[in-house]
Amino acid sequence: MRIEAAELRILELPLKFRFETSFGVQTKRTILLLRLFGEGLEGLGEGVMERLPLYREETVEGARYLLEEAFLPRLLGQDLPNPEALAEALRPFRGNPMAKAVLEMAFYDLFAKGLGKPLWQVLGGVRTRVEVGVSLGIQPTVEDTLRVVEKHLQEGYRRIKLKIKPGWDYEVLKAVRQAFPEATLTADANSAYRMADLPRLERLDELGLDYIEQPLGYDDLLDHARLQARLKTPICLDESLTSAEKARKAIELKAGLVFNVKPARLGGHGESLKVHALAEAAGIPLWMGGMLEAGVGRAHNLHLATLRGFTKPGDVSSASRYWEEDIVEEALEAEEGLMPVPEGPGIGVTLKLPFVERVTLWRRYVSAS
Ligand code: OSB
Ligand code: MG
Repeated sequence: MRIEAAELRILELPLKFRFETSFGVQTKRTILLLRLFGEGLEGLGEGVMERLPLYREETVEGARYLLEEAFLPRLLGQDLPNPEALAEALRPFRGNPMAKAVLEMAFYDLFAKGLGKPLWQVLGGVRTRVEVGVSLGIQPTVEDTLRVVEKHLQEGYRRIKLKIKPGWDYEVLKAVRQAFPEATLTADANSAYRMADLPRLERLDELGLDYIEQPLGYDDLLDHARLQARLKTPICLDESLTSAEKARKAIELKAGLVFNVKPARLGGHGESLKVHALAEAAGIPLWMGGMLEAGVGRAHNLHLATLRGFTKPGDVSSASRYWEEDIVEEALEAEEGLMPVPEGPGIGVTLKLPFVERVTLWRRYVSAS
């Protein structure tokens, strides 16, 4: 598949809800969108980095710079036999998995379209619907929390994840557990705790949580392993897993007994397949994470979540929860906690161009010289 040209855009999309986590409040997303053109086809990729490095280190402007100045010039005009060849061409550039993932995932879409197959089949998926839960931000009060939890359970979501931070943890989780004794409940700290908070974290053990997500440092494995040895509740790693190498070390250290996979955090689908294989061999259950994606990123996540190892409900909830209007034509909606995977070649969604145009802040077309 020859990459003939590319279009980069930065979009701004207002969220329907205020999303508060231990690292800040989000009310809109700034989205790097990539369209790759080759052999009469178009591949789409969506960045998940934010304007500021509050979740991981990468930023929209940093990724835009790398794609425009380094990655695209290296690849435009090249005939690449497969996505592995593209990953190989980007290997000299260190780190920056989210920036690489925008390109790698857009190329996977283009490559699957070239084969005339849906992406999930190219990746080796085994199902056409994906079990999903919701990730609920920190609410103003415990009463508000109980209300939003009830609403989402009624909508059929199969797991409730609550964002926590020191001072907003045991009490709110305990209230939710008492009100909904049967619910599958998890907590995500986004790195808000230190080892010194061990007594606080130990109290969560009595709540029957399915797992506690990323309690400690955003790049840490060792302290998570030490914490896991002290907790009954499984730890799930998110921020710390940025490559298959990190996953291998996490498995060896027993730094987490569950993994959150976000292809964009790992550098793309290829790296995610490696993590999937390692996790399967080690008996570690996976679930598909989310980064408040618009339709392109959400579709990519759904395709990857069809692999066998994704045995726990993911964070890929209905697009209509997030957006008044999405950037793709297709409605990505869950029913009874199941998300259908978009049909058709590649990721199976098409850009709603007039709307994309309206929310575009910046645009650049690059072609092979
Ligand atoms: O930690 O999983 C996270 C959103 C932005 C950054 C980090 C995270 C999240 C979510 C939201 O939890 C998941 C979603 O609904 O897309
Ligand atoms: Mg998380």
